[in-house]
Amino acid sequence: MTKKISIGVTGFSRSGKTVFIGSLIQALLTSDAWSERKGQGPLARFSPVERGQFISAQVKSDLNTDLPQFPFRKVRESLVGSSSKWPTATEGISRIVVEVEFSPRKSFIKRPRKMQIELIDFPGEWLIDLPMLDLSYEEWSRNMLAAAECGARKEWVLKYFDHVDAIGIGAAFDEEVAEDLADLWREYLQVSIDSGYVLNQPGRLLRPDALRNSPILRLVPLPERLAGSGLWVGMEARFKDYKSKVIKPFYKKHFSKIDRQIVLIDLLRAIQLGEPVFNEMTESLSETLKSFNYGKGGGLSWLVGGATSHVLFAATKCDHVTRGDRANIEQTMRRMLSHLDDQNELRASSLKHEVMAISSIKVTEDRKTTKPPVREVLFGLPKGAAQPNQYDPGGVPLDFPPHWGEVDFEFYEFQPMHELMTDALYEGFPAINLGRVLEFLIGDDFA
Ligand SMILES: Nc1nc2c(ncn2[C@@H]2O[C@H](COP(=O)(O)OP(=O)(O)OP(=O)(O)O)[C@@H](O)[C@H]2O)c(=O)[nH]1
Ligand SMILES: [Mg+2]
Repeated sequence: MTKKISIGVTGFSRSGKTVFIGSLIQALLTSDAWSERKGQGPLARFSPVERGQFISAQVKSDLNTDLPQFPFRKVRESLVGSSSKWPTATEGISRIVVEVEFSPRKSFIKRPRKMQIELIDFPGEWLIDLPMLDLSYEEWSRNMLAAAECGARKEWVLKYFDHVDAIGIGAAFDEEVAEDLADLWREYLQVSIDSGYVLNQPGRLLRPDALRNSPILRLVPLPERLAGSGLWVGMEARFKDYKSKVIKPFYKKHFSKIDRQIVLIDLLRAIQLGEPVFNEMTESLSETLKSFNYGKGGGLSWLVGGATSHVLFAATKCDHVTRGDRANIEQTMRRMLSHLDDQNELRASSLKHEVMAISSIKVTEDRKTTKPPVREVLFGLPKGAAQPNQYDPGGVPLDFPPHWGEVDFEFYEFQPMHELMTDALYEGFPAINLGRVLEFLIGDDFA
């Protein structure tokens, strides 16, 4: 019987899920290009490939599913096409199955075996909705409005607050009122997400997919002053509906049967965006990880128990950092995880967990300056630049949380350079630690 392994790829919006899935599939499809060059290529350190056990991989068009197929060709084409570009942001959920053929490790078993690897992609905006499951409408409203009063958000939310201030306590629930409020709240969330903040609920307001224009998305937080009004009562009912009809089905259908999990964390961009964005990301991550045990009680049981046996926390886009500094990202990640998992629930469990710094697609080259003092730099094409050039991104802060006054790291938003992408059709995309990721997640399954 063909073994099936479902790998959950989780992360907030723009954390790198789609790029990761696309690069991983392409690496599996092209692994034979590296069979004579052990220890190299995107799947270096993935033992089935290194040991010569890996025979081939094939994308399966799976008819037995109600989910759209992950747009693998489109993702690959945008990267290798004549004007290489990152793939567009994900609008809805999709799934892809790759069937891998391999020879078992035990030499007396001669016949090749098959394994199916399932990957699911979804918009990161939906992930941030999970912590809502544990909240009442009153608590959620309080949290959302308090967050909106902080830092830069204060400016962006003004129009919404002005609108709400004009509503009297006798206000009845009305779809038109709800729609106007939801439009203003969405505008505010949009500015917030564009500025790198992640706590943007309800997430479906930003990525509605099939729910576009659906009344269930006319959901906004209200001040306690309006508690007891018809508007409040109506919103409270909508909040319950949103949890039971939108969040829970998504969660149950796509998170509860995951065998292996990779949580992608955009640590470097968050460092670049500064303290408020960074703090919001880590706090939201902590809340989201807690919510994974929803309904099971005690500990991070969803993450650690049930089917999910291996969890990997990966800092993505580490091609934004010079080679010598990459090990430091893992150290910062470890410290971050200790902070997120301060109750030790994750580490005290028998779960296999690991931390890595990865780059699903390495779009920079590691170079050294020619004139002394010789130092490592990156050669790449930052967003908005006409030509690639050499850049020194500075160093990643080692402490968690970083000493913000001393941070001198620059995130250049490097773009794919066509000349580095062309061989990807035959050899997979250049990557950092992709093979190590796969080894951790599924290496044992090739016994
Ligand atoms: N340099 C570099 N940039 C990356 C890498 N992976 C992702 N990025 C950048 O991060 C952006 C977001 O990556 P996606 O894979 O689309 O992120 P996502 O998690 O699917 O985002 P949503 O679909 O919005 O949830 C890309 O457009 C790139 O700019 C990587 O390995 N290296
Ligand atoms: Mg995506």
